[in-house]
Amino acid sequence: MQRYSFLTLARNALSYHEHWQEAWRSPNPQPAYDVVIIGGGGHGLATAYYLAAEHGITRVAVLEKGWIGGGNTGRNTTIIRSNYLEDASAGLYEHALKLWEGLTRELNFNIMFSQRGVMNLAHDIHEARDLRRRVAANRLNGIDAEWLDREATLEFCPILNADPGIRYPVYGATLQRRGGVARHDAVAWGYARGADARGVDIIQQCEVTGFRTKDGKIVGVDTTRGPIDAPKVGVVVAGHASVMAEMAGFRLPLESHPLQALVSEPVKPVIDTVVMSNAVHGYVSQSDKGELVIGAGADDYVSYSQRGAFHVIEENIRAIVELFPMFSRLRMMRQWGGIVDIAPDASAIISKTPVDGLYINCGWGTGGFKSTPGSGHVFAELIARGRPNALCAPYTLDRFTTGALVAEHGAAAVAH
Ligand code: FAD
Ligand code: PYC
Repeated sequence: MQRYSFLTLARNALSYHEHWQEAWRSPNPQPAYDVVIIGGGGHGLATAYYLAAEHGITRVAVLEKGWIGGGNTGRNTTIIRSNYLEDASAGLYEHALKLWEGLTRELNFNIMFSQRGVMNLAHDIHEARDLRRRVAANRLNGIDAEWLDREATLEFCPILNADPGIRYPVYGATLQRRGGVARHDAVAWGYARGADARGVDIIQQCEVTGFRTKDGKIVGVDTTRGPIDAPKVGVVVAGHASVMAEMAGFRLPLESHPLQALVSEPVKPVIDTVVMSNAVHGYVSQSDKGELVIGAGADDYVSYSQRGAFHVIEENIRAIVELFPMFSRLRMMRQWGGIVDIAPDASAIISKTPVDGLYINCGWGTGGFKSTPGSGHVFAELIARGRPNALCAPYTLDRFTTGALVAEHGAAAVAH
């Protein structure tokens, strides 16, 4: 791993970074690999990293149709928490949170993980009951979770509107102190660099256009840069999972919706935690640059347009300004959307598929950034060993026929 001294930095700055060593190579695709991962988002890159780092499988290619991290990984609002209701989710998201806690060190790359706490607001007694039940469930699963009454909530986040007469007055909140945010690009870059250093080929501008099978088994993929052979293929393409499944000849129980976010002009530090409200479909945190990072609920209609409808963010901003009156004069700088893949139970699918050797990791919907390390970790094991470990087992595709759903619409929070 290259180390940069002050002199190296100065030399590179003065030469306009002309001699700066690339953090990962840009190889041409080889004719064959042991494993092909489709999708160079955080989940795909993490999968490749753990295949190499923990299973010794290094003849791996990550195929990305655009640039790494250019999908939902680079579009999300980076909230990380593990306060889900069901035991299965608690296990998987807490596994991910523990990996987050050591990730900068593991990758030797600063992912800027900031454990500033995540609050989920309640606005009436019914929401409070639901959230307190979740706190109890979290604690039974060893997850740090607290219930704050109205006074404690307003003390923890003093810029919240304390007026009891507003549409959605603050009633109380849950707080997960170990929750927080991280730098999304850095997560993709850190995993990419770590995987590359272990021999993984990261191939950008390489779209997968079809699957090649023989006797029901995967034997390779067709790409815009030619065919590639592989006995194992992992599909990790978030909002485009159903498109890929259709290419492989099966269907997934997913809907793809736009999810929008926006950032304000930068201001001095005003909020040092993350606040989410399910009822108003809005949430906010402040980036290290000072921008307020604000998100909305998912747009109602299915679409592959990474924009979203104006009325959704209009209503979102109305709610945010009611909750935080001091934001009313801020100008918004950028708005964007990503396509999220939502399953009927709002939980992920990490599974074998009807095609032997073809594995799928999708359905993270509005909440998969927080699971990136955990998802990559268990998916790598599934691909390497051909069977799910205990954390991964509840997330197989057959739960939609057995009925053993992992119902998480409540904890999936603002976005559904
Ligand atoms: P992606 O990063 O989308 O990667 C998939 C990649 O596959 C893409 O780069 C795409 O180009 C590539 N691809 C697609 N088709 C092909 C093909 N045919 N060939 C090759 N490559 C292909 N989650 C949280 O936990 N916390 C949040 O605060 C949060 N906020 C969000 C806010 C917004 C606005 C959005 C849109 C999402 C948010 N999420 C959040 C969800 C989170 O972003 C996703 O669940 C997660 O990033 C998915 O990661 P991924 O690696 O699976 O997908
Ligand atoms: O899953 O915590 C989350 C989340 C917040 C905003 C979008 N998703």
